[in-house]
Amino acid sequence: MNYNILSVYFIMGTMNCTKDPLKILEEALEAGITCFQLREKGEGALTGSVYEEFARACQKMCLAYQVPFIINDDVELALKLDADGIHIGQEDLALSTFRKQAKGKIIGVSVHNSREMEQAILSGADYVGIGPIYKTQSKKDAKPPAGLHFLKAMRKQCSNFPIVGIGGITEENASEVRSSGADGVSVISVICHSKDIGQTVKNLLLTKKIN
Ligand code: TZP
Ligand code: MG
Repeated sequence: MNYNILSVYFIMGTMNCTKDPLKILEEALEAGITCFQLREKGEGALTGSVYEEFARACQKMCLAYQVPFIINDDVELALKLDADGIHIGQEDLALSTFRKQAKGKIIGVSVHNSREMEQAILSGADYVGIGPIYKTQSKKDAKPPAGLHFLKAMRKQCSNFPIVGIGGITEENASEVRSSGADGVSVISVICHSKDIGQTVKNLLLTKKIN
């Protein structure tokens, strides 16, 4: 997998949005996000055919901008739509099983400790998500913030493996997340709630690793 796709990784579901979700996605794509994950979960999440139609609309838009379209958790839908990838948590389907079904797809896994990190790599993940780095409002059942310490430790443990940081990341702190070893930053609210999505994405794209 090309590490560059993780650089500014936008995650969104309709429940994260206070205006038209497809408009938000289009503005984010136009401004240059490098990856998109549909994460339709929690209170008010779409289900059934409405969910599927929304997913198809997001996929179509990502395709137009040639940005990878990744689905959170829903392996069945990812296979049905032939999404570019899937992101799964520790509680989701066994990665090694899905790896066989999803040849060529990008598989991301959320990890919270060194053992999960090792296991994800052994089972065939393409990248891991590490977080929450900072306090987040976007995930009700989020674990306490791990800070940059765990990210740094995982970078040390796996010097080349693709890592994306997540949780409470903003235009202000994205550089320190990169400097701590992340190949990219995953964000929900900083884009969804931005008054100027184009500028926010551009600012995130400009954040750099400082050594
Ligand atoms: N996993 C860990 S934190 C988080 C997820 C899905 C939410 C990140 O959202 P935000 O708004 O960028 O803090
Ligand atoms: Mg999950």
